[in-house]
Amino acid sequence: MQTNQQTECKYNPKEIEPKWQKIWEDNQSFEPHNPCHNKNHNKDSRKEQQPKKYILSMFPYPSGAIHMGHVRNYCIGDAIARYYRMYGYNVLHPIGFDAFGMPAENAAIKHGVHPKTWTYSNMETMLHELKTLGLSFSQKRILETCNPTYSKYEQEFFIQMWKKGLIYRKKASLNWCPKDLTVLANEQVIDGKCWRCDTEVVQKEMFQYYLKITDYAEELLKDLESLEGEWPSQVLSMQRNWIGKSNGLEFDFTLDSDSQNKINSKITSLRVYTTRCDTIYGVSYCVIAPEHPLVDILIEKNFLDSHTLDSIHTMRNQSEKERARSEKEGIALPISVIHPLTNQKLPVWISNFVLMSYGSGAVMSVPCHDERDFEFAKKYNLPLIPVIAPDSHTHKNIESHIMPTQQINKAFTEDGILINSKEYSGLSSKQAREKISKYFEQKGLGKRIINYKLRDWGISRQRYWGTPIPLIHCPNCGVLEETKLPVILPEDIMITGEGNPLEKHPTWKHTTCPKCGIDSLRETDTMDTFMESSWYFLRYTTPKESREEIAFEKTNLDYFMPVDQYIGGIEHAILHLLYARFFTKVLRDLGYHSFNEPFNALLTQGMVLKQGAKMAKSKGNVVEPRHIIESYGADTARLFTLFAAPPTYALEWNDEGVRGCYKFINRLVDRKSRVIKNLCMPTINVETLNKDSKIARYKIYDALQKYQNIFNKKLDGYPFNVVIAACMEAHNAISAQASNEVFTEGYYVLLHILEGFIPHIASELSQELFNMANFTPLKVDSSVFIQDEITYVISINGKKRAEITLSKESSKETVLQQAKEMVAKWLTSDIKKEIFVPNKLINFVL
Ligand code: ANZ
Ligand code: ZN
Repeated sequence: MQTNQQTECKYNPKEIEPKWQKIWEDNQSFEPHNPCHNKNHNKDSRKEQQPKKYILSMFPYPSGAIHMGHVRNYCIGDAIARYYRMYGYNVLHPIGFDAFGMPAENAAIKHGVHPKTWTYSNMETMLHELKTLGLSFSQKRILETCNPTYSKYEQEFFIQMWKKGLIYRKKASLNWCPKDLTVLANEQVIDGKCWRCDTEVVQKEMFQYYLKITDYAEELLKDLESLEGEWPSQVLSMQRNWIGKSNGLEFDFTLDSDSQNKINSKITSLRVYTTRCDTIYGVSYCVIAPEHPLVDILIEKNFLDSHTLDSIHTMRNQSEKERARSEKEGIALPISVIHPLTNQKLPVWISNFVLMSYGSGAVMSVPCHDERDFEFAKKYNLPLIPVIAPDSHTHKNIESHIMPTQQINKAFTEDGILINSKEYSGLSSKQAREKISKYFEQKGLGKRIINYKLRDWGISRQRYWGTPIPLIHCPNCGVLEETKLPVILPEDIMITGEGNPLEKHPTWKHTTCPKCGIDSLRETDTMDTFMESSWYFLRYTTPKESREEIAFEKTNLDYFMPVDQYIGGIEHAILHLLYARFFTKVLRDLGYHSFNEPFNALLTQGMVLKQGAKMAKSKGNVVEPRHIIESYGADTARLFTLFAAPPTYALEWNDEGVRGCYKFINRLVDRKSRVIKNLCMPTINVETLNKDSKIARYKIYDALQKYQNIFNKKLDGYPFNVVIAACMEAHNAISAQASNEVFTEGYYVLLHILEGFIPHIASELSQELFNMANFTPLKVDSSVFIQDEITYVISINGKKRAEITLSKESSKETVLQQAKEMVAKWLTSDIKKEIFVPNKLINFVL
């Protein structure tokens, strides 16, 4: 501690904080009651009726130490959980660890420590650090996802999904290091090379397991509506865009006869997918993906020169992400197609912006109305045909929008009125889409289809530290499910970074077929760790003692779910939340429960910054929570993280601010001697109070009301900073007035509010002064808000000069008279005009 804190220091957090942490642990203060559904079994009927709240902060990855982002996440959750507990709810507020994953294996490669040892020791350290923060977590529901009792049920779910056809095997290309003989995750590929040995990475086709999340695309999209207002709109739209539903038309462009002859009619037409069939008369060429089968045929028939082949090869090696970013490259092909409505011959190109994995891997290009097509057409000098005019123009002057093509300098991408489109000219885009799709469908030329951007979820990983995939490969019977769960990882393993550790293990993969009994091989892939985080919140509802035998205690699951408030970082806005929503729906359909969505409300906390940059090891600007707790105590750390910014905003670390919070707590402790002991809420005779005491009471109940409004949904986004500021003001106000009763009442209310933010010292003071360690709900005394005085702002020529406070009963004349006296020295000439706004302000115009 710094020396100047000696004088400020009125209490010793090092003594008080562990003391309360122990009391809470001994009393099991934060264990929710299990719901009792048996109505006849009435011993506990009060608790049975108790409403529940499930408050959940995202669980951490056991990286080794708690950082400020965690502290913020858990302090927000804890403040919410403590409020609900105090206000009579049965609160589930659990914690656990997302314990499988690559860093444990990297540590093994680098330092030779076993992933399990590394993970468990990190969890121990982190649990201890969380404990020093005084967080009100249930101790009976802690979980770590690497525990075999957890794997057992994940494997059970896997098998059920496999049997239902919700998991399938498919070949896909993966990053492969030919030297280490290992699959690499995208983040292990640095500039196209292996992170470990710098060898050029190649793509290798391997069997992978996929979860059919696309089966749920429509429901995942539709149910976002039920979260409107309770989830950040930004997250909802990120989810919508990721699912990416679009309505369009699929139809064929026939290859002209010359082209068909060239390739022996191996392919006779090109199928395209468009969301804008209203622009069909504006098509001037078609573009296909470099992976399109037509390209392979042209290669096979030797129609492409070596330079072209090189370009195609380069395009094919670009990942989808790279393609989206990079320049649009084109290759003209020696074939043409026929426009189905105009019968014109159109050229066909290859480009990297067309993806084989979407629609049909081919597009009709409309450069005047699509930005990518426009860029491409300009680059390769392809024709521009405008077919949509802005809506605002009437039918009559539409013709004037047909410009010489060289004058077109921008694509018009919105809907409008059709021009240059034969019988469809004059229709709105929407009408035209309807009519044109109908025409195509009636003629049997095409059909309307719905497309989603969402892809199935590839869940297999060629790593050791993950949940084993519970399948067996039998040379006779094919792929079969394991019959004895859990399938446990072997512990005697060598992790070197070369090869797949499970594959290399001498015995583990050898087993016999559960059906025919011959020698068979275990699947050596493990599951993506997003699998574990997709159902941990369901598992929390079941206490530890029941977890060996069942996945979920049904009464607990039904009672506590859905989560009432989920709190976490925006980095999980897409994948984790989508996978968790998907898993919830799958488990519902497997009969485990009957709700549709896991998280009723979501709060995405802002980042913790220092000097404007994200606080991160790589930036070297990290403040260790441990150091703050050692210097000032957990209560100060907690108060600062909640006071410095509203939860959803960025929080700028500020040492001065931390000291300010520490001083506030010390002032609070310092003034406790004025409290009339054991009085709690004294009856106050308002008649006898002077103005300062009345103001103090106003401020106290203003703070309480703000606090309660956060939970009555009258204040959005849990702005605890506003409540804390109000508490600081109220504390000054009760200290500055004369009545000890008002001081006592105010002090009691303050401790009540502050319990959620600084629980250790609030409990300590409450015990010492009021002989109680638990707080009960308080009511706002709204009579304090009825004002009998009014404050006027007095301005001269619009500039504020003074304020005056007068009785509510004062007449306009009295107010004006007294106001003039007050600002006399500024009234240097005659008053030309007096502006009087009742109950608010006075302005003298000179
Ligand atoms: C002609 C057109 C004209 C298009 C126009 C757009 C605007 P969303 O809405 O995202 O589903 N497209 C189709 N398949 C593609 C693929 N495999 N790779 C890249 N782009 C592809 O996008 C559908 C639109 O994206 C389709 O509608 C098609 O371009 C393009 F003024 O067709 B459009
Ligand atoms: Zn067999």
